[in-house]
Amino acid sequence: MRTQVAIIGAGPAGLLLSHLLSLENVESVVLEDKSRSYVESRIRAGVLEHGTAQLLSDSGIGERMNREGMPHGGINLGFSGRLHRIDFSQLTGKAIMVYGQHEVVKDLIAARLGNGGQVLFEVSDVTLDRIATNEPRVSFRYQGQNQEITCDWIAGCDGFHGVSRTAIPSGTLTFFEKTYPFAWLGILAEAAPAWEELIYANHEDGFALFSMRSPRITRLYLQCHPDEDLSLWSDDRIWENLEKRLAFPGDKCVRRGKILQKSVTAMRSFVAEPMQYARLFLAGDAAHVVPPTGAKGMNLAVGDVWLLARALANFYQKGRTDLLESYSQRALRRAWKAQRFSWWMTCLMHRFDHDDAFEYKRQLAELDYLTTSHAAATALAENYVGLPWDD
Ligand code: RFL
Ligand code: PHB
Repeated sequence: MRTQVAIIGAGPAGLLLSHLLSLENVESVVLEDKSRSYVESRIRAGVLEHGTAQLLSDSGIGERMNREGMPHGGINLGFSGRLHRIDFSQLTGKAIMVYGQHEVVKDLIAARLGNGGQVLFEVSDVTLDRIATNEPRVSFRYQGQNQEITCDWIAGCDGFHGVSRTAIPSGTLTFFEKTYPFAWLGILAEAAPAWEELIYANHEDGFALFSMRSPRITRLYLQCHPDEDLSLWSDDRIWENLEKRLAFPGDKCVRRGKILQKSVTAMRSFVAEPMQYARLFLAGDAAHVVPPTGAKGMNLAVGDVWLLARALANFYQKGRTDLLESYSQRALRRAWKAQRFSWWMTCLMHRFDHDDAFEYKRQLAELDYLTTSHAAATALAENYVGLPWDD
């Protein structure tokens, strides 16, 4: 098989890249090791930045998002027993869109397959070869047969645990990493959201987040230990903790319902530099991971592939190589700003050490400042709704 761009991974990065390339008449093949139904039901992110929602609309796949997604004009910060709203619309003129990542993935798969795009699910043994030549090759097994794709470029969109980053010779990349002494216990519950917008709560017992997926489904998270044993968390224990951490007198923010899914998510900050080696580009979680507190992961993936699609389109249409050469530097510039914001929100909202009363008081003072200073609230708002992709 031959194509112009071989894309590894059918997450938001790989699928959107394939979609954007097809709009520019650039051919691609997407290789995914999981099944279509698995990737379409994998519950992950829920918040789309203003620019992400705009790009999905502008590129023709925003129809269902605009019908079923929930535009939010702000978020709430809960601390010291009170809720404080940060009004994004007033502070930035922009809003976010609450729409599940798996719904974006469904829309992208339908669009690619509907337009004759090639997305191969359940491939195995994906191996990248000859990356440093002008004709790289990807070999894999598909439907019981060994197959091979030769191409001009490879896009490694296969997430943090994928094979693309590790195909780059050791010593070529520099890694920057931070781990945190906590994780998130997340649940999806069959319950109408009890509050209209997201709530990030800093509580003595630890962080809690109230979010949602639809008018019938609530998404909630609790700070927990990184090696938390889920079997010790009965449904009642989860609800009691959520009700305690999200208790604001006069405001009922938790409505119980059947728990549909429970999981523990590790928290990590990670960047690989540069995001290119010869004919291989890395995009999304394959190159960088942020802790989920700032809701930046999927949005960063989208920003990367927007840059990469534009660079590849310019290469094929005008013979330009400058945008390909500057891809890594531009993508990293934005990625580091998202790293900073995600790290800052994580440090602001979580309990690091329950014995450190000074640190807790410092967090409360910062939250007090954020919710009373126009300048500080604007800084949060402009980062949350999303910084420009290429400035
Ligand atoms: P993905 O989504 O991990 O997709 C990579 C794809 O590659 C496939 N793959 C392979 N395919 C072929 N061969 C191999 N050897 C392969 N190895 C892997 C995988 O099966 C998969 O389909 O990476 P991508 O596309 O870069 O997208 C990144 C986002 O998924 C991620 O950053 C976000 O989910 C992070 N995130 C959030 N981001 C936001 O923007 N807003 C949020 O509100 C938000 N909340 C979250 C989150 C992530 C969470 N978890 C579970 C990590 C909340 C949580 C709880
Ligand atoms: C979610 O809805 O899953 C979600 C929302 C905001 C975050 C992280 C996750 O910061």
